[in-house]
Amino acid sequence: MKPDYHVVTLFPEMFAALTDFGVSGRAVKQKLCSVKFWNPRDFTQDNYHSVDDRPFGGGPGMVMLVEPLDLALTAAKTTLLRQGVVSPRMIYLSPQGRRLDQALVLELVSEQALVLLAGRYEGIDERLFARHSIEEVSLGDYVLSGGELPAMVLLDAVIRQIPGALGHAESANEDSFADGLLDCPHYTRPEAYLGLKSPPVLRGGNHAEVTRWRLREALKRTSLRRPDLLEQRKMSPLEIELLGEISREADLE
Ligand code: 9D3
Repeated sequence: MKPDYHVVTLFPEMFAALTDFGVSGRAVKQKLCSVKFWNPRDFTQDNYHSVDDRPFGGGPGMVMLVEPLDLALTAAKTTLLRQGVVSPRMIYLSPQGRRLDQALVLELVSEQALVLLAGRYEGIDERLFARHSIEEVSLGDYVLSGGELPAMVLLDAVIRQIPGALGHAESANEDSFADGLLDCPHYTRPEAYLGLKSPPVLRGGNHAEVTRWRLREALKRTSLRRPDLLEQRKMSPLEIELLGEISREADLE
């Protein structure tokens, strides 16, 4: 069955970038998945519809109130339970979380549903974690203004892996090459631009040579820019041969 993604956010309008454009927008439009929003502000009772308050102990910034978040998460869970989804993974996008990588993305694509929580301000009241089993996921070590962009990044990465989300051209492109390497350089018309020529091998019509060139260029780039990716990698005999060529070529320079 198609996966259901529920997002708890104060700014659901931001998610138009995900739901209305490109590969992810098409997947949502084709109903390959659904994306639903729960605004903690809709679960407030007070006259001001407060969703945050000053931190106990003082200090700068504001903390998200536990009750509107608890009610929003519970509403998302209840909706899923009525559809037979028993304990959906719940993910709080947070700088304290596990770093998002493609291995986690592939884990998440196989989930029937996800409940994502995007925070604002300094963070959320810690007692929310006592009420719900919540994983934390980060994009990396830099400071953003909230969890909405990270939630969209995570969903974009997940949704494009749903079978049928990518067109034929796009998905063929994905397996044409070994994973775990940086991409090779790309060229299109014109053949030469302001005296800058495109590699003749790409226009020679020898598909096997093109494949070998692309793998070689990908290995070259990866060893120069991301040697850490090569260290973790089981190399094929062809890859070892090409890396040998690359290092001999580098020695000549
Ligand atoms: C300047 C505020 N910081 C004080 C030490 C803490 C802080 C609170 C809230 C820093 C960032 C945020 C908002 N960030 C996210 O919600 C977030 C995030 C990020 O900032 N970087 C990488 N991944 C993520 S996932 C969610």
